[in-house]
Amino acid sequence: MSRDSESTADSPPALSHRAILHVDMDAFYASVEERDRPELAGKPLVVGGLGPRGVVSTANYAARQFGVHSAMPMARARRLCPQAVYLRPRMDCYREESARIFSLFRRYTPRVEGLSLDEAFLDVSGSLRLFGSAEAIARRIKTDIHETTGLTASVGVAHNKFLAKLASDLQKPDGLVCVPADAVHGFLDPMPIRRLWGIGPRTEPKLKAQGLLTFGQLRRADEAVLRSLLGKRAEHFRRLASGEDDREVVSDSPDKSISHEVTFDTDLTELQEMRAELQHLTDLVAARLRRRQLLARTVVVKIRDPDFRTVTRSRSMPAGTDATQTVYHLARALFDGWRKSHPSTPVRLLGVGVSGLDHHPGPDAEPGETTPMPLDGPDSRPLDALMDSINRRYGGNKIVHGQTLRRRRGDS
Ligand code: TTP
Ligand code: MG
Repeated sequence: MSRDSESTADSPPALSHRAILHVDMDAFYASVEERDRPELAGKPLVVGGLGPRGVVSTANYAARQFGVHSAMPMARARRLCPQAVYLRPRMDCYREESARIFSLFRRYTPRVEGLSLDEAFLDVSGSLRLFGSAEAIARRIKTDIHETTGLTASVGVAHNKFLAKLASDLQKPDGLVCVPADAVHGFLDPMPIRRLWGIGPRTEPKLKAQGLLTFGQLRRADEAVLRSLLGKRAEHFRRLASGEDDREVVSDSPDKSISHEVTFDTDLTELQEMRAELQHLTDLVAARLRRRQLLARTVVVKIRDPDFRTVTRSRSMPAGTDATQTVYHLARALFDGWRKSHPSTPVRLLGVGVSGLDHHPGPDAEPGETTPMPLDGPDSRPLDALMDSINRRYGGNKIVHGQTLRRRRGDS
């Protein structure tokens, strides 16, 4: 946005050392559906519950022109826009896209605070020298997201969370709005007070009745008037309306563990079968690690015998990994260790898990960030990447390692 000359004189005190981005995907669920079904291009599209009590999750921008919006009963949406295409949500798919998008954010800063699947704050204050400016980072993130997922995002750039969030909403879809620290009042003053966080449908009419329609009017309002309307929260709202917000971006903590286990219809008796299952469980676990852009330092194997005796064995590595081969190597060593002392015990349940998780530092990581565990033996990662991409394309885990396939066919 352009600099507002009127605002310079009474700008808020400079909290301008921070650089915060708010990134919000455009019509997220609907955009994923449109991307995956090109025949829907240009048509109104509504995603939500299709049962009699269904509610709209979101609508694409074409359907919004008919008044359809999130949280509206589906029946009303159908009355407003009978010609729209109606789809139920595919949450797994949106979660997967979300993980890909969040891993792109971490190329630029570890300080990422997710608000939902499609929305996050990023504190990029420490990355400005490397990338030039917060605006340059915002542009790169928009491009990365588009190239990686085919989807568009809107980004707000400012020196605090409140301003960044308001800014990301201003030019949706595919927007980019920067609010320089010396243009804050020019940006905020004309906004209607309902955009203030915490001003709900009950408070809004009371403020309006006193002639307080915009942020600017609230900012300049008489203290006693404001106090009578908003009580103890008066000062808080005046600060927000003035663009002051000193909350920090709180980085997300990664998941604590990932595991898969299976109880067999008939107990396994052959070592080869057990190893094939171990390989398959490892495939699932390692693929999930990579999807979430995580590295694991500890591998756990769980074994249950027909008498319900359950053993877990774990081992940690000096550094994290997401390579199937490395996880399998450890899982198999743990399993073989158990097998030595139980050479003829049938196996009722097998599980493979990983913990000690950390975000993958990504290809552009600074030295000193988490370094992946070096591989011993041949590098499985090209094959991992190929399997991931085929499985992503065709859904599920169609591609498996050779020994797993033999076991599934029952011809090992
Ligand atoms: P939003 O970011 O609020 O909405 P949106 O991404 O669909 O559209 P835009 O940001 O361009 O205005 O929410 C993100 C997703 O969360 C949305 O695609 C669907 C889901 N959602 C619900 O399921 N129910 C809701 O009430 C809302 C608001 C969102
Ligand atoms: Mg969104």
